[in-house]
Amino acid sequence: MFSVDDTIVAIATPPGRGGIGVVRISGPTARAIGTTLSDHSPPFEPRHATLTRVAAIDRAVVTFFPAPHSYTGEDVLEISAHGSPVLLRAIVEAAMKAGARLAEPGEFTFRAFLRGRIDLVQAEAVQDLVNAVTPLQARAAFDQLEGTLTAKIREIDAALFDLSAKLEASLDFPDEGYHFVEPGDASGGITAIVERLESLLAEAGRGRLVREGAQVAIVGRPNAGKSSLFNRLAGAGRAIVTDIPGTTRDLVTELVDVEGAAVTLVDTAGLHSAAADAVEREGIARAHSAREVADLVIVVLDRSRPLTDDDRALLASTSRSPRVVAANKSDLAAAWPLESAAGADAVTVSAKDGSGIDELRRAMIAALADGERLRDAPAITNARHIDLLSRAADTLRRASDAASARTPEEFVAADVADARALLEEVTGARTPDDVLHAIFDKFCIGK
Ligand SMILES: Nc1nc2c(ncn2[C@@H]2O[C@H](COP(=O)(O)OP(=O)(O)OP(=O)(O)O)[C@@H](O)[C@H]2O)c(=O)[nH]1
Ligand SMILES: [Mg+2]
Repeated sequence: MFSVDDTIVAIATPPGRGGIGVVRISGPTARAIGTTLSDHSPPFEPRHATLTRVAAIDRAVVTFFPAPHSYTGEDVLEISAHGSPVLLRAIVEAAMKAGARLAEPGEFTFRAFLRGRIDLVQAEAVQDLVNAVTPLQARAAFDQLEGTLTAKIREIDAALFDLSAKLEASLDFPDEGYHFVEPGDASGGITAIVERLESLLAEAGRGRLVREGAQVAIVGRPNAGKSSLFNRLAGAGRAIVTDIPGTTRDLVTELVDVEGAAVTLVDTAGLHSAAADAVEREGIARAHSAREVADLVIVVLDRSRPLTDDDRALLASTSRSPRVVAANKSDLAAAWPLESAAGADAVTVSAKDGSGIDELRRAMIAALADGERLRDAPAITNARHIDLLSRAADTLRRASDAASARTPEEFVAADVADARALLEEVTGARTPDDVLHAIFDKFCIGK
């Protein structure tokens, strides 16, 4: 997908001005290009910061990381200059004049993967770490970068290797029957491996929530306090709040950290059957579509006013999908008992004084994560990994059944080999080019 024998260069820091900006060069001529660019005559000392003039335009700190102990596994030169886009571009151009090629997105990390510095799980974790918007997301990504998931998959693969060696050894014997492992033992061994996969996959739902976040729509009748609640959860006066019913028309969104999950909150127009004008009708139509795409709906009810038919219709229409009912305005006298309309899943809150908001956050996560909380970083978070490991578990369940039914070893061995191939697709030992492409394409330039 990329040529891998040349020397690449890119700005590694984000676009725009900053305290410092870093240009990264990787490849066989990185050191030579560094010498050409700077007026530093002795060779750069490995892993030492050297202050020198660069590209005749700035004084910069140059650090040389010789292969293989660098980010990419190749010779890498990092130039930390003043964080000016003009300056950094000039340094990149000077490097290109000296023979470097402009790097594609993700090409540094791709080289690290190709040179065996990191596996594919770790490469994806690099990207997750860069994209993290909550500390929990960052922690989960960092764990994967440290190799915790890789190690678990390796252990499972090693156990499978052991089994498949025993099964395949028998294939050389012409007569039927299990030679090196009893069918019962083979079946039991495979089942034990399935259980290890299952315990990893048990975290899949929470893991996906941590990595991908969730869309949460706040719905309810006009004046229920949706925008007030939205502002409470967002921690800012983002949406307009007034005592006039029908204040909110457009969708208002905000990314917030809810117990570690990156939640996109969507505030919507008040829903009622007798919309007054075209603007309000359009607002309500948008509220309905926001509700449809949301992973979770917060139904806001005004506890201080009698329930209306609109409230009851909304409660009925949301009862089958993930939802949390928020009985708002608990600071005022209650006009109806909690059980009467909302049932057991209602949380009593006051957007005005903030009471019940922590409970609401917990209820949101419980609804999104099958009743679990998000205290620890889940080991597995990436949908690609989850899919491959589930398929491996399915394949192995079939292999275990086949072994206990004394199906000839070659069939069991074939399933075990398939399962190993799926595990190797996770770690990148055997991953199709188009999948690699799709993964590294999403990286930013300079990473
Ligand atoms: N006492 C009290 N008043 C509240 C509370 N939450 C909201 N309000 C008031 O209720 C009124 C409506 O609040 P909004 O947040 O604009 O309600 P909304 O559901 O967004 O209304 P629309 O956008 O018109 O659909 C405002 O006057 C708020 O100050 C609460 O918990 N207690
Ligand atoms: Mg509103």
